[in-house]
Amino acid sequence: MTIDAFQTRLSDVAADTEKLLDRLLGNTPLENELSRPSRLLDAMRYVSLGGGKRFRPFLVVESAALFGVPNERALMAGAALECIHCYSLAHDDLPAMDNDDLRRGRPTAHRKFDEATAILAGDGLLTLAFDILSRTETHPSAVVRVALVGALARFSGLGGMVGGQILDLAAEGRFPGAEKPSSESDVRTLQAMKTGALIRFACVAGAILGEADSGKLAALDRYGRAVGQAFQIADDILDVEADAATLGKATGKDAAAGKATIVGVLGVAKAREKLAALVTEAGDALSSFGAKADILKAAARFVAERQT
Ligand code: GRG
Repeated sequence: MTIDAFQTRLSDVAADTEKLLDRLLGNTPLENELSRPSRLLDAMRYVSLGGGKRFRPFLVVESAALFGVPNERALMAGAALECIHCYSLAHDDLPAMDNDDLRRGRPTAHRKFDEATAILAGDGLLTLAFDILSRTETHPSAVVRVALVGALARFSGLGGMVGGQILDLAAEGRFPGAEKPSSESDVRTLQAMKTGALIRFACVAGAILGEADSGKLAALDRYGRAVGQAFQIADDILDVEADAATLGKATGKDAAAGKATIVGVLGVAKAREKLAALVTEAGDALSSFGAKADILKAAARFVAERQT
């Protein structure tokens, strides 16, 4: 499977995800919703539509495809995950966090709207994610839906992405008197939480939707861990080497903020070696699926080689 074939598949999933999110974020209130206030809806749509690679939904769709899960179900779980991802970006850009002006080549949500609206847009997307997972459209089995809800909560919350974000802020020295995570192992843990956890969820969600046995679920989890780590290391390298116009966001911010990164700990050359090893690890994790998993193996290569 070439990177080009992978790119085509990624664009297809991105288009499907965009269409689905556009529908999920429609004007008409749903049962038990009193209204959908237009300012909040506009901000939620701004944060989640019209940009982004949709790499996480792609991972859900392709992991689920290994088990013959219908595309529409996987897209629902992918859309839920993308809501969490987009909320995290809007909150990460806030003045109290990274204080960024540019995201996906456009003004960040608090710049386009205002800080309170950007916070609420993130909150709205966070809760919408669990609403989406609870629907029978996502899976007819309540057991599967509860497993998805539980897994997304774990991977995105206290012991996952949100926990990773506070460790990241601690590593920047934001909390006077508190310990600064700075060793390679500290950095690996905070990155596995901040970035890796949602990517892991994407892969595990495919197995949950497919009601996979524990061996297959563990294989996708191992793949997701490797890809999640690779994704963050590639992001750290891009922060050092890419320019803001190509990336659609500010660069050079990690070093300026004193952020803990693998590039900071190991240097670019060693980080690149680590990246190559992780692509191999990701491929090995999927060996039991044979050629069916070629697209996921190509995805791991894409992560290592991506320029945006
Ligand atoms: C604020 C609760 C909270 C969490 C923030 C996601 C995150 C945690 C911080 C974002 C900071 C960052 C640059 C992390 C590196 C990896 C990452 C998540 C990059 C952005 O993801 P992409 O490249 O973005 O998939 P697109 O725009 O393609 O969706």
